[in-house]
Amino acid sequence: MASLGAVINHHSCWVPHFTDHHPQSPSNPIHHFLRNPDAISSSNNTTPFASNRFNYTEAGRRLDSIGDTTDDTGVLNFPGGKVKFTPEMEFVSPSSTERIRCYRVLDDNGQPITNHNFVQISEEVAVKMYSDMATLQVMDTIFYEAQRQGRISFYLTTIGEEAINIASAAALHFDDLIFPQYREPGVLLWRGFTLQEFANQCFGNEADYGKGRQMPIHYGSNKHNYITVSSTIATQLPHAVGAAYALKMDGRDACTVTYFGDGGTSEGDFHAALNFAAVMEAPVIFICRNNGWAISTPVSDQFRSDGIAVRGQAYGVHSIRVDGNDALAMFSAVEAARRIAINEQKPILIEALTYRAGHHSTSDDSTKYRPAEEIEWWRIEQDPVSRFRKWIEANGWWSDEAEYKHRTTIRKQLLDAIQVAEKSKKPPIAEMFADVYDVPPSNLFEQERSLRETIQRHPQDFPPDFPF
Ligand SMILES: Cc1ncc(C[n+]2csc(CCOP(=O)(O)OP(=O)(O)O)c2C)c(N)n1
Ligand SMILES: [Mg+2]
Repeated sequence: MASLGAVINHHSCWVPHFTDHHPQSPSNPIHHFLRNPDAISSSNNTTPFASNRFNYTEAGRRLDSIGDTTDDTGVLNFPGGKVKFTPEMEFVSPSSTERIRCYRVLDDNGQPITNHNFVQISEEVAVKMYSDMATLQVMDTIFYEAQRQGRISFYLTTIGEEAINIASAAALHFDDLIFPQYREPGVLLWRGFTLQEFANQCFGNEADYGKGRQMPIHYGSNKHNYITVSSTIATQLPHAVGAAYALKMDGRDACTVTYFGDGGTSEGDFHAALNFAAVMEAPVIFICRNNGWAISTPVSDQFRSDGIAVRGQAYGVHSIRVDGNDALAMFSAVEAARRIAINEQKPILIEALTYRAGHHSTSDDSTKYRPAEEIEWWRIEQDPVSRFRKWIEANGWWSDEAEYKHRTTIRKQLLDAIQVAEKSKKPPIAEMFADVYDVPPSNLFEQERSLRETIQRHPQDFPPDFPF
């Protein structure tokens, strides 16, 4: 144990990439672990290094549990577990006859389907879920317009994926560490990231935790246990597994959760992460937003498998396909996934079926590669927000007046936040070169000097309040 602790401690240079000013937050499980390597051996909740863990694969265990497996064909006692022989030369079929079914609770009209089975949620939680989904819609409209007006450089909406964002966040606990892609700002919103904080990041001002060094929508907040967004697709997946493994060694009552798109599953990191999580039995929830598109590439050009859930099974990971536009189904699936991940110390894969109802980003026009009618159908007929609204209204928990009041209030608060963010100073130029190296190398000094010279030579190309 001591030597393992040393190895982990030796690798403590891998600290999750937070960008706000709370690096030593006591609630942060990773920092607790890194400061307390002894916690590995003092944990009595889990036994991460049980010596017999490598004896069988899950499949091998299943065959063993059948009892006497010796029949005419015989059995090979393979290191991963026993395997039955067969005289049939059979290639495993690339697909089963029926596609994996999709778990849902609410139909398209927000009515519970027959034999519905879901985790009951309180009025308070349901109303917050709906309000936050509506807030996300207002944010998307206003920030998108701000980009079109040239006030921010870039934006990316979550239109159509509001239920995945908010319902999953609602089913998690605050201590669960989030490793996002970029289309999940709703998780931060649910955790209390303010409209002002969103605006500060998009405007890259001096209050932005990333000090203006990231493109808009690359949010991150240590105090909300939300690792900074990295646009490099799928890199967050192995990080999430490693962090989950640290939580396991620390015996923590928390898991990690990583979000990614269907496009992310075409990266090697997805496969490495899934296998690593399965073998190391890491408490991580993989939430794949299968929204049909990776920019202009449809899923039919990305894989031949039955979507994503089936790949979890291939790696020995519990998996489920969920209607991602059904907030109640998402909530229930994530709640159950969290329970399994923590109680059984195992990874879970959730494939949430949805549709990217907006353009990929402000740099894209998706009508160039998909029919406008398809987008409209998803936007109108499958909108997760109005579907959930019908359910809470039927419960008597929401009304037209509440809707009007909420949207007008948020719109005003956001416009105010944008004004403040826009007027705030930009971070000093020196910050652009800081925080990567302990001792910055000479080429960085050279680049900073060259930048300052350029600004001095061409002051007309820079705003008068440029933080020289
Ligand atoms: C490693 C890497 N390759 C390519 C890109 C360019 N890129 C940015 S977003 C994107 C599509 C990702 O699609 P998906 O994972 O399905 O997420 P979605 O945008 O649909 O939410 C690509 C290819 C990138 N950022 N990183
Ligand atoms: Mg996608």
